[in-house]
Amino acid sequence: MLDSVIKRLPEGSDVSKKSPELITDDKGANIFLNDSASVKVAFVYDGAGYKNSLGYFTTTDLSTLTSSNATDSIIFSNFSSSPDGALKLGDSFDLGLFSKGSIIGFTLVSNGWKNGMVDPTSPIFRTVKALNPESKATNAHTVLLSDATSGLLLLGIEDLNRDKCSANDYGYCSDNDFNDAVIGICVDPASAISNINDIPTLEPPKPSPGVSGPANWREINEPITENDSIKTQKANERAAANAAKSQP
Ligand SMILES: [Ca+2]
Ligand SMILES: [Ca+2]
Repeated sequence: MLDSVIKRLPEGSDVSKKSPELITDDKGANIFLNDSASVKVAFVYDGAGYKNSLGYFTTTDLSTLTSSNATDSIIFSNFSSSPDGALKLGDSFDLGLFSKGSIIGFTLVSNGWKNGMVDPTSPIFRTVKALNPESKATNAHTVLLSDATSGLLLLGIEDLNRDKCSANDYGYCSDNDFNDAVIGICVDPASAISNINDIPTLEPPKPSPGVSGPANWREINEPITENDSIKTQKANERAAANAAKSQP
């Protein structure tokens, strides 16, 4: 799974240019529950130079949510693997049971872990675009992916202000790779996720044969079929042959 994450969100690769379809509206970036469900979150990957802090919030209505009324709970105060922290793949935290109608989103405090505490003055980015500081074109900070194999959701977060380098600690500029903090999210039962079809998949969809795939691309189990233009050409040839035969 980690390999697939790195393949989908490669280090230093600009998602907004290479895979813009992964940057969705809020419907594809948060978790909407149409039934009660328990939610667990696990550390997957730390692709950041910063020591970020990562948390979540819940609401029942995104339209009334603002950066001042959002209540964030920190899950990982130092979202770092060795040598900047101690997190390992699979280290998990149980967020508990959420009721039907809940919307769950996530929060990253950029370089938040300082002097043994979460710095409340660090920039905060969330899975709800309008709550982020950038202009509309660049205010998405997260990519949510569904993984059919593991049944998990994966969330990748970009930890730098995407508009202004000067807004970031040390003046770093964002590379838009959206993998600076990656978590796995287990929603049980998964059937409670009402917006699953709005969430892009971890594995890229296979190209349709003959449309955008490599030359001669074909599913191994797919029967060889003539394409329409060949069929038409053959039909024309047969018609011409029949016409010739029927000539006296
Ligand atoms: Ca990164
Ligand atoms: Ca980044």
